[in-house]
Amino acid sequence: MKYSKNPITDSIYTADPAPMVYGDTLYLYTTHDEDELVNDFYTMNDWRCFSTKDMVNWTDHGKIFSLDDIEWADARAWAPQCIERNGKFYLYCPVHKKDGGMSIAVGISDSPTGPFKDLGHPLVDEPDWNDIDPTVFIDDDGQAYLYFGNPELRYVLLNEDMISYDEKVGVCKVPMTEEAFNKGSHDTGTSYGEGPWFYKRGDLYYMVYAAFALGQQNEHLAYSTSKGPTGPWKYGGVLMATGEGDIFTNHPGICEFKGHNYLFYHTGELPGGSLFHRSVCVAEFDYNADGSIDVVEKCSGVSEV
Ligand code: FUB
Repeated sequence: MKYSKNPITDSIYTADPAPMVYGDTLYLYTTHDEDELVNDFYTMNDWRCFSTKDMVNWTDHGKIFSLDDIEWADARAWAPQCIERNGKFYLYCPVHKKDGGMSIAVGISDSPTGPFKDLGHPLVDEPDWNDIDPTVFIDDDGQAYLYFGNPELRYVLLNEDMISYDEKVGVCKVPMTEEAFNKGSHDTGTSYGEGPWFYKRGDLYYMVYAAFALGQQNEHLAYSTSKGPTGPWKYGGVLMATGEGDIFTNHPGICEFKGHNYLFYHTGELPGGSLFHRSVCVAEFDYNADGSIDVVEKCSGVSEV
């Protein structure tokens, strides 16, 4: 049996993994940490796509969307997620606006590997810096949800067109309680930090996220569950612990592919790795019978499927 090797690619630094299964292929969208830093901060200008049919052999589709394609944005091509609806692909991407602040852009394409074309204006644009790390999911009844946010978790109800949302309902703020996200050291007093990943398995909704434990600087991954798509959320536990030598961020992306469950995450483990030079990795995991998930260990790779 063949075995893949983490990280997924060693040709560039990648972060913020977002898997999407479409047909017999797993598409993996990532951000791209540039080698050369500007102002010693995250220097990220484009989004990348990789695909596989067997978890071992990966195709690099290169740059599929970039800041150059978004006339109104000038920096911070941060954590994206892609979804298909009615034959079109929608890539939700946080960006920094030329006139200040973070907001969520949408790239639209007829193909999962792009090229993506910008909607032309921000989809979500609030007067604060909370609009990052979008995660999108279409429920069984057809309602699409876009969750996002740091330090607060918020959501909008996307319209069928996927490029606008129900303005009457507006941007909804999830109650940031300890019951929902555990006690933690982030700004809300909970562990919820950023990087939400929203999905449903059976009748249970999952919110996986990057989290800050009390007294811990680096992010770990945690999860909460709910019986409904908009909560109330119940803290579930740690999904991936921080370890010795870990970097400041981690970022979850979860999918089921060919009967196997995968957690994508990022580390600083490539040569030259740092908090601004990250690399996307993958681990396989299983759910317990009650839907709970045990701590997933960082690993060296996964088996061929
Ligand atoms: O990669 C830039 C930011 O760092 C992401 O938006 C966060 O989730 C964290 O990974």
